[in-house]
Amino acid sequence: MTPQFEDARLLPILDKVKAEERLTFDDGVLLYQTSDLLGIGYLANLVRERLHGDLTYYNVNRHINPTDVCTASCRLCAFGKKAKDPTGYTMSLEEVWHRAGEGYTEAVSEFHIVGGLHPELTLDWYCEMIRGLKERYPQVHLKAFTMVEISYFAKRMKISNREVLQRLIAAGIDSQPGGGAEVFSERIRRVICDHKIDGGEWLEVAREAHNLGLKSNCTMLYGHIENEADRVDHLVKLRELQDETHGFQTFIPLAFHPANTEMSHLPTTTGFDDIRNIAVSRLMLDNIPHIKAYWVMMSEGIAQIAQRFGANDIDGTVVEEKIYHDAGATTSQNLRRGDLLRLIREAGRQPFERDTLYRPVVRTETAFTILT
Ligand code: V47
Repeated sequence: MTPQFEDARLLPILDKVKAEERLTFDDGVLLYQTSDLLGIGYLANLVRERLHGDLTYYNVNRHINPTDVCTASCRLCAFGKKAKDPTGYTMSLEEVWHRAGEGYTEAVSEFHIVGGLHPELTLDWYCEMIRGLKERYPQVHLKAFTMVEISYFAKRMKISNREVLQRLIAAGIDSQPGGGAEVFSERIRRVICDHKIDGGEWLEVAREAHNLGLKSNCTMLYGHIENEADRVDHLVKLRELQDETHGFQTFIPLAFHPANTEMSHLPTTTGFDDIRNIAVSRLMLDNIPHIKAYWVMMSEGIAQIAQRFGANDIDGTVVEEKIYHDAGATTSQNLRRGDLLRLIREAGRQPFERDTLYRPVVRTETAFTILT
């Protein structure tokens, strides 16, 4: 059946999608410019169902943010605090290990660990934190530290990114989250995150991590001052690195939340743009297996609709979320497994509990097994 596109410019893209042909930079810009949301949703859903059928993946995870003290002061961020700010916090190692256990009653299979760029905590401290978590929760996958944190540890310790990664792998990290990528355009980074590593270095650390056998995710922060070409440039750069390393598992488009940031004058993103970003990323990132609609960021309702516009993952239970809630998110801080199942089933998709590496998780009342 050939769909009726409102925008006839989508017809040549339909031919490419059917032929599994790579979309060009200009195709990407067109996908961002058209208002035919149902048209791009139809195209993205073709790819999504070709790759994953009816499955929507979720996991039972817990976020841990050991500190919000950060030397970077990015304009986009409401989470980071300056070292002298009395409202900032830094957990002790015991606190991190204890907090991790608070979500353990739901038998979490992943800890997602990121924090501010703390001026005093050492790499040894982080390695001890990781070793302590592994000892206490050996079944839990540790998805820890963004490329930005890795580069910061390397500079502080005056060692290479590779050595930092090797030490953290030896301590027990299993993979890395996708944060800190923002938008690679230097023109934009100068405004939104001028103290952060540049896009080239983010990609270089990811390359190094993948070469050492670590899988990672990747993200794009949209809805601030970037234009369509900046978005497509970002996606194409991720796609190029993925051709080389195959190390990215999942792409997560992240909507900018302006509240309590230095860019609080900007409007929040619309549901239309959130759904569009899901669809366009599914179409452009032909070599990244999974597209995640992160419910904390886009709301449960939009994340559910996204499952029919290109997304095949909805993230997890999360338990305690700070980065988006500091920036004004009004979504819940946590969902239970049953809530995720309901959201997915209502969207006409089949829930599939995964571990961080997308292997199936089988549960009994109190424990889980990962099928390898
Ligand atoms: O790196 C920070 C972004 C990221 C704001 O890998 C903001 O599975 C919007 O990376 N408004 C952290 N965004 C979140 C993240 C993530 C989330 C869920 C799953 C995964 C994964 C990764 O959030 C930051 C930054 O890009 N961010 N401040 C803000 N005001």
